Amino acid sequence: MKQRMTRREWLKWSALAGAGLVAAACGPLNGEGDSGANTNPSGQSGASSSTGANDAADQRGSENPETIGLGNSVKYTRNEDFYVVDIGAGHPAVDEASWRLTLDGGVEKPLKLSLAELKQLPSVTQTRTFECISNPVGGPLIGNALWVGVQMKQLLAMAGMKPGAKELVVRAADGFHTSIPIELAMHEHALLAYMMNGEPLPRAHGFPLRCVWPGRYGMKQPRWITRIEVIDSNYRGFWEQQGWSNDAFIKINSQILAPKSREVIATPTYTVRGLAHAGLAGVKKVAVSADDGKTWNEATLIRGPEPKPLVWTEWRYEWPVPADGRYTLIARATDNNDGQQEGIGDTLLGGTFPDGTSRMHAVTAIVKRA
Ligand SMILES: Nc1nc2c(c(=O)[nH]1)N[C@H]1C(S)=C(S)[C@@H](COP(=O)(O)O)O[C@H]1N2
Ligand SMILES: [Mo]
Repeated sequence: MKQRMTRREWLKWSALAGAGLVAAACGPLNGEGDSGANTNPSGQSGASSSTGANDAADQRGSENPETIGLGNSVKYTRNEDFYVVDIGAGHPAVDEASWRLTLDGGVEKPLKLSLAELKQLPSVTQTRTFECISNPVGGPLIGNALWVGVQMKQLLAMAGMKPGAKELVVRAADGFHTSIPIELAMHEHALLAYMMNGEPLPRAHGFPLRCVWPGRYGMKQPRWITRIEVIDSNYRGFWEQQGWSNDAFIKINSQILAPKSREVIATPTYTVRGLAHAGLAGVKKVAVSADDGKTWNEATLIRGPEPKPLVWTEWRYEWPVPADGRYTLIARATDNNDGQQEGIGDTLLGGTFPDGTSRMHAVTAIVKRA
């Protein structure tokens, strides 16, 4: 989604994030004398993603050849283009030979597993869209990949959960930590993944093992995980302690990929296209307005064969281009529970604290035929 902002907008946004101003927009996060680097779940990535601000645009639209057999409908983000967000503690270089995953706490039989042992367990392959809770409307902190891993419920069955289990606390090699409810851990789509788009999990994305839980924003999906502890109480993780949502459910959101803001259009019709994502609920429909929200036109959804709810949905709308002038195009997604986006979002400052945004993305198109 790196093309969602022009390079200048994106650099501006990164600069604001770096200066702590994005965090300032998040109110309670603006703690005493904090540099800002650790005050927002997208604090560090703003800077690191900006290096790819231009070229990711074209690549995101192309199929990753490594991701076999999934047809033309689900577009994958290449690993090297996949957004990266971290707490600023660096990306641990984990030594595969000595690394172990510990599963302990409220279990009968604590486990300590090597990567080879994990790979010997039955595996699950799933397409899953990731999004940062700090992703501003139309922002680049979203990506879709094919993941291979083991189901969390299988490891919990192997370890034998004791009665009274409430949450899992997950800890990572960079010091990051968070928690999820046991019911989520038992979900059939709750995975510990070791492959991403046909490759071993890249270092930036959590080698050797990361969490892939359904329906939650990225702040609930630790990378470089080392220990999972079953607890009978409630635990607040790194971002949660700073006031970010403890549920972090992905909110319904959509974005316009084409046209780009202020694109000049000279054709009789134009294919407006974009993406929509609604976590567990799944996208039901997307509508596009070209007249400031007065009238709405249903877009065509392009679906893949994978479980739709957890994967972003591409959409298209053939716009009969009106007379010369400036037009505001707005996209509005509706989920399968009839939740709908409302209000226009601020692309630069997002307003994502404390639980993400579902505001609508608006883009200015300039129609000029002569
Ligand atoms: N260990 C660890 N895991 C982490 C984080 C982190 O800083 N450290 N950041 C989280 C956040 S805020 C997001 S949005 C996702 C991003 O995952 P990605 O970089 O693979 O896209 O990782 C999550 N997992
Ligand atoms: Mo995030």
